[in-house]
Amino acid sequence: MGRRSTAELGDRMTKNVVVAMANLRLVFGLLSSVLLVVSCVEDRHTALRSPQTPRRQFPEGVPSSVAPLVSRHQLRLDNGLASTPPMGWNSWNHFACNVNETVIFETADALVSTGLAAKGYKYINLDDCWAALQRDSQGNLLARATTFPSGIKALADYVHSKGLKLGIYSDAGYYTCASQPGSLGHETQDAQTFASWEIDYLKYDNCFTDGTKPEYRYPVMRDALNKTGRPIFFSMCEWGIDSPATWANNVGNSWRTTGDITDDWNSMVGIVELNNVWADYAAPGGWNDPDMLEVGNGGMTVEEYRSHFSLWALMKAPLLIGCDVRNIGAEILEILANEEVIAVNQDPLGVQGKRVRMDGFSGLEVWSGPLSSGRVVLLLWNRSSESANITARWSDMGIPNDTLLTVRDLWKHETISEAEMYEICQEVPSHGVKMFILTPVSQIYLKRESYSHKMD
Ligand SMILES: *[C@@H]1O[C@H](CO)[C@@H](O)[C@H](O)[C@H]1NC(C)=O
Ligand SMILES: *[C@@H]1O[C@H](CO)[C@@H](O)[C@H](O)[C@H]1NC(C)=O
Ligand SMILES: *[C@@H]1O[C@H](CO)[C@@H](O)[C@H](O)[C@H]1NC(C)=O
Ligand SMILES: *[C@@H]1O[C@H](CO)[C@@H](O)[C@H](O)[C@H]1NC(C)=O
Ligand SMILES: *[C@H]1O[C@H](CO)[C@@H](O)[C@H](O)[C@H]1NC(C)=O
Repeated sequence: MGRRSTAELGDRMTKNVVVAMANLRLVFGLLSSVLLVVSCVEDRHTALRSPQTPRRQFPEGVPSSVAPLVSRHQLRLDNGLASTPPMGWNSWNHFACNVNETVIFETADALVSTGLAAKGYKYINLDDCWAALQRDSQGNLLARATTFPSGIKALADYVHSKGLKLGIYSDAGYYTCASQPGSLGHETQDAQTFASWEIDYLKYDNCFTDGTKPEYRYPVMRDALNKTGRPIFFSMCEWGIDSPATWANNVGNSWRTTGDITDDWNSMVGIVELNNVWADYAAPGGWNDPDMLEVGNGGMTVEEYRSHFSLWALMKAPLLIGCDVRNIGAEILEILANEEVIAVNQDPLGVQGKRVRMDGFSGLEVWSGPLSSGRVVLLLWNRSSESANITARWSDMGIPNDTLLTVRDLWKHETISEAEMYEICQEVPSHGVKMFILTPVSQIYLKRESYSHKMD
């Protein structure tokens, strides 16, 4: 982290303290009316209701269970991109091979008109099926004449005129998965073609390879992209084979940790499990990628999509919308446009949250991770088939008992309590989540965090 961002962090923390103090006065006024909502057990109300109890300060150091890894900023791919996970849209999950330039032009318009672009969704990414099935006589990739008659440069110009960025797709093999020419052996030429079209992002797939390991094939494209001189986000899609989290942090800006997602609950849950394993390897510059969002494609309930989106945000996954934004419904738009959840994903600390507790086979889980300015994100997830009360203890998150915290509900957009306590218990609907930011109200703790950043 550079000098400038440390200074910004300082400003932000000063502001946070002021805001927290203002909240304190406001919330104590509301305390008696909101606490019934917070608690699951009657006799806890007395403890929660006592703002006069002396406040305890955070102890020395950041709690170990939420402390970022010291080496997280070392050996990152040095292309200046991905300080936070990428946000945008990709054609595959909704359109697969039925994509054409009309869809791309209209999606660019829709990202702007829905307000999603302003919330940070900047990349418009073409997936497979944009290229002609043959290279030209000089071996250059060409846009598919029937579906992309204006050519890719025209798309880039249009997308850029809207303040957005254009992504494209190729493959570290002889063909892409849908059989257009792959870039294996053509890396330099294809990277130059992409740069000449002013492409901003490359998703690089893993079909029809020569059988060599991804460890050898992906760096070749990394170097080819670098040589163009154009910063191009490098999205590695080798499906998590060969555990890319362990070696790809100086190869790609993101790496898939799993096979393709499908638009159903079981696929989404399975992918969360696989992606969670690699949580400690994500950091600014290089992110675990559990695949693109299915939110809005119709195969899950609104509650399930809210869980899907919350988990992707907490896991610092790329937020790449996969539905038809031109025809998006109000409930789906509300999920994708939730600024408070997006802010968790885009938090400058860049630490992937993970599961911190699960109760046997109940399906009731507590997920958490540290955020900037000493804050902590908390997700209660009910994978069960019935509504249930889920309790998260401060100790699950490495926070000392009786720490004074504000608890902000990111889906209700309410600060639901500020009190000294040791746990929070909330009713969570089947397959649903509750998502919170916990902010310690302690200037001393915040100062200490700023010190630890300077050391980083
Ligand atoms: C959750 O706890 C509250 C308060 O103790 C109780 O009224 C409610 O029925 C519980 N919900 C479930 C699903 O157990
Ligand atoms: C290329 O790599 C060098 C060395 O890592 C780096 O300083 C430079 O910013 C990179 N350029 C691009 C366009 O990625
Ligand atoms: C472009 O693709 C969309 C989605 O598959 C389709 O509805 C539309 O008819 C296509 N337009 C043209 C001009 O081919
Ligand atoms: C925190 O409080 C809970 C509830 O009283 C208790 O079970 C737990 O042992 C306490 N943890 C610590 C570290 O004091
Ligand atoms: C939690 O989910 C599991 C799996 O769906 C289910 O078997 C169990 O009954 C649920 N537990 C509760 C407390 O709802």
